[in-house]
Amino acid sequence: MKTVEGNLTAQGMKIGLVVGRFNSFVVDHLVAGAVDTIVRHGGSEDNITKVMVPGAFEIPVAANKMAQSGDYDAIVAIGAVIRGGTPHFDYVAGECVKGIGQIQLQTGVPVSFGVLTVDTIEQAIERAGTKAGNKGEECTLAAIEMVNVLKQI
Ligand code: INI
Repeated sequence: MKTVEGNLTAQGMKIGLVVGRFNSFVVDHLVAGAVDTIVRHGGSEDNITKVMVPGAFEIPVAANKMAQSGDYDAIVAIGAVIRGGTPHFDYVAGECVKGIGQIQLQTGVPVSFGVLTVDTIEQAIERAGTKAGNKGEECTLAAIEMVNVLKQI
């Protein structure tokens, strides 16, 4: 049996971060986690491009343009959608994840999903560098691994 697996080396990798600014007090920590992860895995801050958009709903259109440009090995989508008292959450989160899924299938460029979709601010904080880890770090590792595994298959 042959097993193909991507390593976690980001050396020379060009990574685009697409960041929804909404709930920035949480999102800023996810971005910091993403950048830290790239650098700790051998990548360079000089090879990171961070594109800011208003909210998670706008992430796919920017991610799509970046993926189509051919300038990036991977895109990391970062944002935080926090449920309120209306169905708005479902529309924003649903469009965001659907768009991201389509982009990576259509372009072949891995786009990882670092958009928190949570019920409460507490849950968001827990996943932004406190007791439940940091979603920015986790999804950046996934992006790095995907770049390296796709090269081999
Ligand atoms: N955008 C988010 O990224 N997170 C949210 O929690 C959020 N809520 O709850 O409203 C949100 N809304 C804005 C949305 O992403 C668009 O920017 C806006 O609808 C304009 O198109």
